[in-house]
Amino acid sequence: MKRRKELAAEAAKLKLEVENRIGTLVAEVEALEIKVKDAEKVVQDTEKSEKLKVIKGPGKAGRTGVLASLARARVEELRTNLVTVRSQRNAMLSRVVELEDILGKLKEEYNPNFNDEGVKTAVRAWEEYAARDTDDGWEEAHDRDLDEISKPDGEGDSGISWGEWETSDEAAESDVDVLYNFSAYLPPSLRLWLDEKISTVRQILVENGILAASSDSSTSGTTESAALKAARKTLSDTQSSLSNSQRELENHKSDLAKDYGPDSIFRALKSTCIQKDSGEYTYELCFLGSTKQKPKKGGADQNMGNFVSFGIETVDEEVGPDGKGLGKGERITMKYENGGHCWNGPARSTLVILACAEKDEIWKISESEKCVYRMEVGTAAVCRLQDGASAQPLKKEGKDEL
Ligand code: MAN
Repeated sequence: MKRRKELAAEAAKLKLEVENRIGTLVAEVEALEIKVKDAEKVVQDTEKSEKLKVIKGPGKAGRTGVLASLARARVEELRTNLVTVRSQRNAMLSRVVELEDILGKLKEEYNPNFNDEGVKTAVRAWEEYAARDTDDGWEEAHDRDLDEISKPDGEGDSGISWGEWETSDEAAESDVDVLYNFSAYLPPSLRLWLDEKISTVRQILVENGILAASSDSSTSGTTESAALKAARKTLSDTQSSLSNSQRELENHKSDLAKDYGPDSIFRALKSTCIQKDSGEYTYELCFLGSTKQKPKKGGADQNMGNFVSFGIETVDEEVGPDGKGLGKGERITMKYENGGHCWNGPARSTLVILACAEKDEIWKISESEKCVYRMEVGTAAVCRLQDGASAQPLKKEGKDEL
């Protein structure tokens, strides 16, 4: 009974520890929930104010700039080809002039009295050719235009200053930016005040759909500000602390709801394991854990079941002179199930029958059926003094006979 008292005190202490921890965790979870909400708000607010800022990505010139670069390349390609085609045309033109000159001379200088049919045909053909209207539409003015067009951009009067377009930043042209630039001329305190006002007004306009929010690229990826990153990190850290505490709280709550026997006395034996040699094996019982069969000659341990629940068993057995034995009456049992696989048999299981004893001890092991084991065990956890009588076995709480 002294030992039982000790176990009961130990169990009560352990239970109290769990209850206290639950109390602490409940408060912790509440505080963390508030922290998470706060951190969410900080992220939202930072996101909002980031969206209102015009963040210029490096080297970006907006859509107009991209279009300008493409157009510039295309124009340059067309211009180069125009120049090439024109020089080919000029080369051919000078050959035509040369040929016409040769044929003109032939016509002037040939001797019509000399009856050469080949020369006569050539002269006739030349005369027909020279009399024909040309349809090349060539004019000097047009050529001058082509000269102008062929000049690289920036040299002539009609070229485009691509540089201006390529580096133009639409964002820099927004009204808000003009205002920001303007505010740069003001004293710092006034500038801050003004920036804040502009930001608020812009936020209202964005929220009401009057003004488009800055594109998402300003709040994500590489352009995300350090402030926003820090806010997000705080949020995720707080969220994971919260879920850790919630998990721990749930574990403790379910532990508290678990059946640890009368007065939760088995809490005190939770991590206690006892062993006994029997035949070729050493058997092990861990209270509320598992039962094991360990071959003495080596080889793998066999799990004989994991603790499932307490129960009651009526027994009628001898008690030896050493006081070791189950005796007669109802005894508390511990059921261990779903142990290791048994060849041609059920999954191993153990019924542990407990009787009052000063020392935690396995008295006897038997295998009633293949892979169905029975352990007779003494422990003070089930002792109970009753009506001045000696130590009696104890029934589970809820049964009123004892
Ligand atoms: C081993 C032991 C025995 C069990 C047989 C079943 O030898 O676990 O207790 O009866 O396996 O094959």
